[in-house]
This record gives sequence, C-alpha cells and structure tokens, in this order.
Amino acid sequence: MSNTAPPREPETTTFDAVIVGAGFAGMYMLHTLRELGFTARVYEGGGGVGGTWYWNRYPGARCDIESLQYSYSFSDELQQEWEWSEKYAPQPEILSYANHVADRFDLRRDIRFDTRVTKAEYDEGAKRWTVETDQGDRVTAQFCIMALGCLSAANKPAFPGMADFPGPVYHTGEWPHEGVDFTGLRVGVIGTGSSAIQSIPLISKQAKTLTVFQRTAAYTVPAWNEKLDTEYQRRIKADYPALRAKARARPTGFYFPFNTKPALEDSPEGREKQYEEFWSRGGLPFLGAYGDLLFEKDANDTVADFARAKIRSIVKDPKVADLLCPDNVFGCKRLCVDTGYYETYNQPHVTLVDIAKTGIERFTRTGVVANGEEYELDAVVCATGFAAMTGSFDRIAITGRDGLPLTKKWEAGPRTYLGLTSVGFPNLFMLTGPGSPSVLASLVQAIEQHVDWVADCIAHMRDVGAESIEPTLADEDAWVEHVNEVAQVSLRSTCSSWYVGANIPGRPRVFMPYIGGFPVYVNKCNEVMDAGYEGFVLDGAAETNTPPRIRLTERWHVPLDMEVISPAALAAKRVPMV
Ligand code: N01
Repeated sequence: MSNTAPPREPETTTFDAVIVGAGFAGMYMLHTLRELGFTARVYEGGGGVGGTWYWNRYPGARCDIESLQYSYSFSDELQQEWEWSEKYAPQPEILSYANHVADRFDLRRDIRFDTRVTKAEYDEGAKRWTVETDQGDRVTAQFCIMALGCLSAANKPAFPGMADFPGPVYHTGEWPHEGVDFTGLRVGVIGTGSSAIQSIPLISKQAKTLTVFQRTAAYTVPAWNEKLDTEYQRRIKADYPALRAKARARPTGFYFPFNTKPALEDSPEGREKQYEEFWSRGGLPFLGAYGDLLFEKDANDTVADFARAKIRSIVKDPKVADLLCPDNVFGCKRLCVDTGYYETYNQPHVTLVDIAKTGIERFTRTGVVANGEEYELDAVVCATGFAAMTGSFDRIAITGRDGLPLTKKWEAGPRTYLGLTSVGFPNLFMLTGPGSPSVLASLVQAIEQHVDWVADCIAHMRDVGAESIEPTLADEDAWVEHVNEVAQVSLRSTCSSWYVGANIPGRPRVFMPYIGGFPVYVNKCNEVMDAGYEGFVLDGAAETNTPPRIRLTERWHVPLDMEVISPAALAAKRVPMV
C-alpha cells in the first residue's frame, strides 16, 4: 500500500547509526544525530514519513491528545510556524505536519523508503550491527536504533474461510491511500476499539447497511472536537515553553486540569456533578475527574456506572444499549474518544452483533457467520488492532551477542532496562520500548525524551571513546521487577487489554508499558545518566573521567515536588490516569 519507489542500488555502506522507522521517533532521531555530526541511515517500510499517521488512513482517524501538545517541542520555530486547524487534528493534517518536518529539516536524503529491515545482527568482534533489508541492502553501524512504533504490527486474525470471501477486507492500520467509498455497500466492521469507534460513525454515513461485530464493549468519551480557536492558539504560542513544561510534569506527559481527590470521599451528588463537568470537557482528561479511579475498584465502579448511564441515555434500543455497556473496569483498556459513536446505533441500518461467546465463526462466499447466523456483506473492515509494543520487533530477525534472538529472550515477555536497552543486545536502542511510559504518555513527548537521552548517550560514548554500551543483568532484572510491581498498583493491569498482550492468543501476559508516571520515569533516566550511566557497562572507554554530557536531556529535568506526580503520591494512589 506504499508508493512504488524508483529502483535503487542496494547499499553496503557503513554508518554511525541505522534507524529503523521514519515515524515521529525515527525522524527526530535522524535530525538529532545529524546535528551532533553522526552519519545515519533510516530505513522505512512505508512510501513516506509519518509512521502511524502514514498507515492509519481510515475514516475518522485523528489524535486524541490536543494537537498543540501532540507535536514536537524540540524546535521553537517549528512549533511557532505550524498552525493546527482543530483541537484534535485529523490524520491528513498530522501527516502533512510530518511531511513538513521532513522537508524543513531536510530529512529525506537520509531515508530509504519502501524498504523493510528484515535482519539485524550484532557482531561482537567488531562491536557493530549488520542490518539487512528486503531491498538487498546490507549495511553496518555501531548503533542500531529501533524507532518501530508501539502500535504498528497489524493484528490480522486468520478467520476460517476468509479466502472464499470475494469482497475486499481492509485493516484500519493498513488503509488504502486512495480511500474507500462504501456508498451503497453492506459493510461489516470487526472490533470495537479506538480505530473502530472513530471510523464506525463515518462508515455508517456511506454504507447501505453496517454490521458491527463486537467481542468486548469499550468505554468511550466524547471528544467534543472543534475548530481550534485562533486566539487560544496565539496565547499558547506566546508562551509555548510554559505549556510544554507543565505537560512534562504530568504523569501522562500532556497537560490538562485534573483533580487528585478520591471519588470515594465525595458524596454521590458531588460525584455526579464532577463526572458531568469532566464529561463536558470530554476526551482522555475525563479520567482526571478523581485521583483514585484507576486504583480503587469501588471508586472505579462509580465512574463505570456513570458511563453506562450515559450510554443508556443515548442509545434508544435498550437491548443494544445493554450490549454496548462494558462490564469491566473503566479505563482499564485504553479509553476511546469518539464523535457520535453511540448515536450511530440509533440508525435503522446499523446492527450490533455480540460475538463475545463464539467470536467470528467463519467467512463465506457471501458474508460472515457469527452465532450460527450469516450476515451478508460486500466489504469487511478489520479494526482488530495491533500486536502492541513487541509485535514490530518480532517482524525483524534481531540477533544479539552469542547469536541470541530477541524473540527468544522475550519469549515470556519483554525484558529491558528503562525500555531503552536490553542485555545481550549492546548498542541497540529502542525508542518508546516496552518498560518505558510510551503508550501511557503523550507519545511525541515520550519519543523526544528518548531521542534526547539516546543522542546524549551516543555523544558521550564518542567523547570517551566507548565502543559499546549494554545494561547489566542485575539492573535490567531490577527494572523489569519494578515495572511489574508498579503495574500491580493500578487497576489497568487487571483486564485483557493489549497493554498486557491479551488481545492476541498465545502472547505472554505481561504489563508492557511503565505505569509509574512520565516525570518519575524521566527523572530515573536522568539519574542514571548523571551517575555516569549507572546500570550500564561502557566497553572500551579510554577516557573514564569525562562527565556525562547532558545537553539535550537537560530540558527533561522535572521537579518532583508536586504532590500529584511524586512516587509517594503514586503509593498513596492519588495520581490520575496511571
Ligand atoms: O485496536 P484495539 P485499535 N475477533 O486492540 C477486537 C491507538 N489508537 O486499532 O477487546 C473479533 O483497541 C478487539 O476485541 P477485544 C490507541 O492506543 C489511537 O482500535 O480484544 N474481534 C477490539 O474490540 C488504541 O488503544 C487512536 O475483545 C477481535 C478490537 O478488535 C490502539 O491504538 C485511534 C479479534 C481491537 O481494538 C489500538 O486501537 C486508533 C478477533 N479475532 C488507535 N481480534 C486515537 O484516537 C481483535 N478484536 C489517537
């Protein structure tokens, strides 16, 4: 589904770094390394930059963190010159932004598009990585930087009989560039996560009939998206650093007003008022109504009841409303944000099919069978999500020291030090890898913080003449244990979500992102660096007295003096949204 790239000669060059992926992470990594005087090659499977925003072109795709925050902060000129049109920008605008960044910083000349990395192998003697691609490239680099994206390996279940179905079957994460016209068609959508919830209202506007197959009902909060007020944008830009600083100090890495008081200490009337107030603000900040919602089941029950009452007030058919009411913990799976999702089910041509018990039984020549009944369809949309966080690593044959495959090391779940590195894989960095806040933070900020840390680290290695960096097993084990321990504090670890790999049969069940809060994590990364890369072994360093260079990382120093973000607040279960 990418543009066809002109044929080119396979490369056999050597670089300081190979970067895999030209999404927001790969682009900023390239820019930063070039600024520091390193050579880098980026390989990108798509025909253009943008990663997630290149592939996810389904109707209704848009960000659910305000665009003014869901954007790079590293260049003030960039954040000043770019004008967002809506509170939550639609996918084409975010993709234009990514292209603007690529042009502005002249990134394309070091990116090879339509090129998938197939293999990355560490040569211990040379202390370098050899990277191979599906276009015949075979290059070497001291550093291999995985900028793969957390949600980029599409989950495409192989339903029985799929080959017999003559109509098109789309996946939201690999949407045709030319768009899809569903006018007059009988359309089926499988899945009811964020992608489905964004696309269903728009697909229903075109389709003759729309049948939604739901395995698990999801909670969704209205976005109340709107044109971005120019005066508001002007005010933010007048002091953009202030907004960025406030965002960095938040557990999620993005700013919105929230409340740390416990729901259970409020009266039922007080809670109702508070939930109404936060519902009217809409979006993910709804979870900031109280501090204990993701820690105390009884508190969570109050918000879940409120959300179910909202569903029942919108959906006219009580049976359909019942099916749409989730019975799990509110916000346990990632909260969805919608525009007119529940209202869609009030239309007579839209049908909701509960497949919780039987799943999709099979495809046929004329449609899809579920619960023993055939639904006649012309086209099917699989909004079935992704093999999150580790799926994109699994697609590359990554082999570390002593021939150790990464898939083997991560057989029982990912093991990393800080979500950045893994024992046995020297000089391999992961941007927003498992064990870092990644998907629980505003991803662009999480990306920038990782890129800055990695760039400072690589520059320090050059300063001291170090050939390789690798965490110690003891420090990695301790970090993995900490990541798991903190996850247990949150109700988020209790359900079968993609955070724990439970959306795909056979994957190990491990809570993958770090849930201790973005600033707590950032400070840990900074402490590690300040202490001379504590927990790492830097091999071959000639100059041992050179202090770590904290050039880019400096801007991520966050005071942990706010009650809401301190580890103590986490222990006291008063940190909204983690
Ligand atoms: O994927 P999902 P998504 N048979 O995994 C169902 C980000 N994102 O693409 O819940 C039948 O959430 C599955 O059922 P169940 C965001 O982080 C952001 O929607 O596993 N059904 C579920 O209903 C989000 O969380 C935005 O029981 C099957 C659905 O398919 C993440 O990406 C927009 C099935 C998959 O939901 C993933 O979202 C879009 C099967 N075999 C995405 N397999 C923004 O708003 C899966 N399902 C920024």
